[in-house]
Amino acid sequence: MKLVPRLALVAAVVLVASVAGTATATGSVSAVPAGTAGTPALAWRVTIRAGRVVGGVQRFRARKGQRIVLTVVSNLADEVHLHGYDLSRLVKPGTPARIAFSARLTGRFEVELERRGLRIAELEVRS
Ligand SMILES: [Cu+2]
Repeated sequence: MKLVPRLALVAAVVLVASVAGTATATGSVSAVPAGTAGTPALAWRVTIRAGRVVGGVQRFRARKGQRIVLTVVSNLADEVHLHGYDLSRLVKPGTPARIAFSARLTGRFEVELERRGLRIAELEVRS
């Protein structure tokens, strides 16, 4: 008869331990997104003035999987087109184009002002 309460106590301890274990696991899982968010994205900027790229055609490099935020400021309205990834954003004076993406494709890719056919940047992604 004395054995039963002891077993119950052991069961209760195991239960507490497993709940504590779950709590710990949950804590570490929630730490992962925080760590991912803490990884800084590459912030690239291209400025177009009077139909020309300030500083010439910009060359950017990234590693596969990196987060990139490309901002294009222009005093002319146009469409920014990132080839390969095939992402487009409108740009106009006072409203920069912002293209946020993950570098999932490797290779060299042009960034162009689509309507003018003006190459403004080149992106190289390595694995
Ligand atoms: Cu294009």
